[in-house]
Amino acid sequence: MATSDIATFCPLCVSRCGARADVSNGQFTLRPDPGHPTGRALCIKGKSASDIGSHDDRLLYPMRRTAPKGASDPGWERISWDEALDTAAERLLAIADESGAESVVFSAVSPSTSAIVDSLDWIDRLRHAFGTPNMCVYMELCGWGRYLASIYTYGDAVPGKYMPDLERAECILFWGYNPSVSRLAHATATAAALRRGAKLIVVDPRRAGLASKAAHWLRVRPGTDAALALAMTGVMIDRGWFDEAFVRRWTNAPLLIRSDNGRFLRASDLSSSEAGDHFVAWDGTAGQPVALDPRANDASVPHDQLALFGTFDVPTHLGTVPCRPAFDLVAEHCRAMSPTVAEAITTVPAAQIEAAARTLWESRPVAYYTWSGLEMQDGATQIIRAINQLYALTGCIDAPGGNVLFEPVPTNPVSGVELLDDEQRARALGLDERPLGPARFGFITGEDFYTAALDARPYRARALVGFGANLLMAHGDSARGRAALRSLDFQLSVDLFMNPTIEQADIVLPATAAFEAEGLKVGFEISQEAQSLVQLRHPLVPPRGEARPDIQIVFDLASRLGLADRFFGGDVDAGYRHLLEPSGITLEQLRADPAGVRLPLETRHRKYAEPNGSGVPAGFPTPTGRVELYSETFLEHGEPPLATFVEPATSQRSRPDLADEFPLVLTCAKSLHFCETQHRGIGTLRSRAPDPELELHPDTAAARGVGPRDWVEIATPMGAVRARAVLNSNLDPSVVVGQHGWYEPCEELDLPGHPPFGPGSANLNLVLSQTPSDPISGSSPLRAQVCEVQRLAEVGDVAVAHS
Ligand SMILES: Nc1nc2c(c(=O)[nH]1)N[C@H]1C(S)=C(S)[C@@H](COP(=O)(O)OP(=O)(O)OC[C@H]3O[C@@H](n4cnc5c(=O)[nH]c(N)nc54)[C@H](O)[C@@H]3O)O[C@H]1N2
Ligand SMILES: Nc1nc2c(c(=O)[nH]1)N[C@H]1C(S)=C(S)[C@@H](COP(=O)(O)OP(=O)(O)OC[C@H]3O[C@@H](n4cnc5c(=O)[nH]c(N)nc54)[C@H](O)[C@@H]3O)O[C@H]1N2
Ligand code: SF4
Ligand SMILES: [Mo]
Repeated sequence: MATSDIATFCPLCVSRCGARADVSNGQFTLRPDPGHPTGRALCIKGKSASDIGSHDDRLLYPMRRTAPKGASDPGWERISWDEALDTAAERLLAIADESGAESVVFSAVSPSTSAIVDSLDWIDRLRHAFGTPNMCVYMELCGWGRYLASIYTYGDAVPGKYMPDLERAECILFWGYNPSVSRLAHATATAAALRRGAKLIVVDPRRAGLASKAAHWLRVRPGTDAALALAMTGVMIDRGWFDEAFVRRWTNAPLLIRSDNGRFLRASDLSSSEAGDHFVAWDGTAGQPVALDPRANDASVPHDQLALFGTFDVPTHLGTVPCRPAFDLVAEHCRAMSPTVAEAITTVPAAQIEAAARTLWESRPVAYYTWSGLEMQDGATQIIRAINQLYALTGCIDAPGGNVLFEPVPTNPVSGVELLDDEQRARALGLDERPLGPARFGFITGEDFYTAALDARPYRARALVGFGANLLMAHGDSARGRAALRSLDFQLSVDLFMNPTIEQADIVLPATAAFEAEGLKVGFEISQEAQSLVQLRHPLVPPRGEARPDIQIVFDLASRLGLADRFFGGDVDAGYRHLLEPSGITLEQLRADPAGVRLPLETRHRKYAEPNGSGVPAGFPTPTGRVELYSETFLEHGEPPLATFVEPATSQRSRPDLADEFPLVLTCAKSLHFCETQHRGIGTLRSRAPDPELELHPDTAAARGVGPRDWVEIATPMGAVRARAVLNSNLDPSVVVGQHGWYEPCEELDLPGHPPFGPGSANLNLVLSQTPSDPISGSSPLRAQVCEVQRLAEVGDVAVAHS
């Protein structure tokens, strides 16, 4: 039976490319759908989607372990779905009963790298309803900077939710982000913007992807991005290249900071009869302080009278206190990071720093995106703060061609945050050590999970429920991760394939592949047109074996756990209907037309200036009601209130004791052909990238006797792993770039696997550590690590087999 031209989308990565499918003999092919807002192109992974689903290694039946953990063979035994779900529910309920629901940790594969996006909110609902505050989904490695860290500056997720308006931007800034590999729909939209004359600035140690088309490619030393952002900010302030009206009116720049304690001056400091939550600015015309009510979001004097620079002696009811507008402190702080100072830190020439700052100003509106290059840093939060601040100066937030909150399709939230009470929420792992970090938002770090499992600190993590997620390979300290999983009393894993993480499981459940089940996508994010589309992916082929959709497994498990009343009586369709209800779109409509339904939504810009319910401008949802260039919240937690550069803790400059033995800096990047730790077993993909690679400068290679395609050993203070050398003369000679995620063999091509642990491993995260991590977010230093490289004279069987 053949069917052709079915509208669909590929959910295999964050791009969610619109596609057309032709189905024949149980196989299908996808091609781009130019009529779809993300459909201009498909990558090789999308084109191989059928091969991924039909691969021989797919998990087809529920299984249970019969050998003890740590045994070389888990002794998998096929069981029925009923037995698997009943046993899992029984074990989880018993553990929650004995040790509290918080002792059960949930995890999931990243929605940026898989079809789990179809089900993630429902998985979140399950753990909320079950009662655990602990969700381990790489927030500290992948989402923190784009989503949560920016809340401390903007009160909302920039650029995660406030997406770059690439259709209207005149200047596009990609910082530690390479959409040509990682998000095709962004790459094609950027290429279109460049064709109409927009300018591109790329900050990346590699000249990757669109960097070759950029007006400025700033080759930053890994992990020093905050120094670069501060220097650019300083140049913009000094030259007057900033949107003064926006900065004065909508950032906390004019608010006075007390020199005695670094806090905002409050109106109640001036006179005890004034409101304690009102801030104070300096009226430069009248030469006196003026109170600002953060809720009224306006001043009693014209905003352009408020001073941005200077020191003012303010008479308080306890005596005179010298105060400075926050902006004066920002300016001083950034000036100290002059382009020359920044050049010495970042290796980016001072002239390029100035030129890029000029382009940011002269080519407005500016839209930007940051991602992995900045997330896996021990200074991630401050790096993001520095870039958020730089961007605020352009005044482009929520302006056409800037970073915009495209109007979303109205839906009912289903992640069930309200189902978890405050007492349970407060038990999130890591919350005590890092109260501003991911745990505050319900996400825990890999390191906090491992510590709870191994050291019972602050309490013992006893069980894991994982929907995908190759935790051991994806977090640093893979060996510690394995010990942590082995120490658990129970692990339930849902996946399509076996991997080193689910090898530790007690029960394994088979999930359907992307095109074997329905998948609902509300909004395709990258533009208003994309965000207005709701599409239900129709199955193209039947489920293999006894595989079930993740969402069905969530609902089935919820029912077994006695939570059916929270899950619409265990009926997935009822759940979908509830979700869709405010949109006016029905499930029937979506089932009738696989191309989906588009709502006529229009973007509202500059929503911060719109009146809120009380009739005053909405402002930004931060403590000062404004974009926070100065953060009293950080000050209160002992962190710098101004965006600050901190040298990476794992660099030669921080660790001169290691510099001789490990003279190179190791960072990493994604592979075009695979998602994260997946897909090495798929012949069509592996044939294009048969081996793990390490990019290095030709001089660096020559000095070590390394030639192109030679096997090399990458050594860090934690040990060594291997990869093949790829020469790249665009790199700084002291920087090398690796890839994580290598272990799987490809039998079809007779290509070997690499042991995830021990000698001969190619698992980069075996020799990268989760600590020392970012003091605020717990982000791991996976991208600025001292290392040394040497040619492997004698490679083991694994490596030579195909050389
Ligand atoms: N093909 C493919 N697509 C994917 C994925 C995949 O594995 N493969 N994974 C998905 C996921 S989960 C994610 S999170 C996204 C990530 O998408 P991206 O963020 O684009 O991913 P990377 O290539 O890891 O990193 C981006 C760039 O950061 C640079 N970089 C490294 N260190 C630094 C640094 O210190 N500073 C700066 N400024 N840049 C640095 C790298 O050279 C790289 O070019 O991609 C998603 N899409
Ligand atoms: N050194 C280094 N480490 C990194 C990174 C890096 O760039 N460098 N990147 C980090 C980032 S950004 C991320 S997001 C993480 C990614 O880490 P993970 O999200 O764990 O990554 P994957 O390897 O893509 O997927 C893990 C498992 O999910 C399964 N899976 C795929 N699709 C589905 C599905 O639809 N349902 C179910 N149930 N399972 C599915 C796959 O078969 C696979 O076994 O890794 C992080 N680790
Ligand atoms: S970039 Fe490739 S894997 Fe990602 S959604 Fe598009 S076709 Fe699928
Ligand atoms: Mo990610």
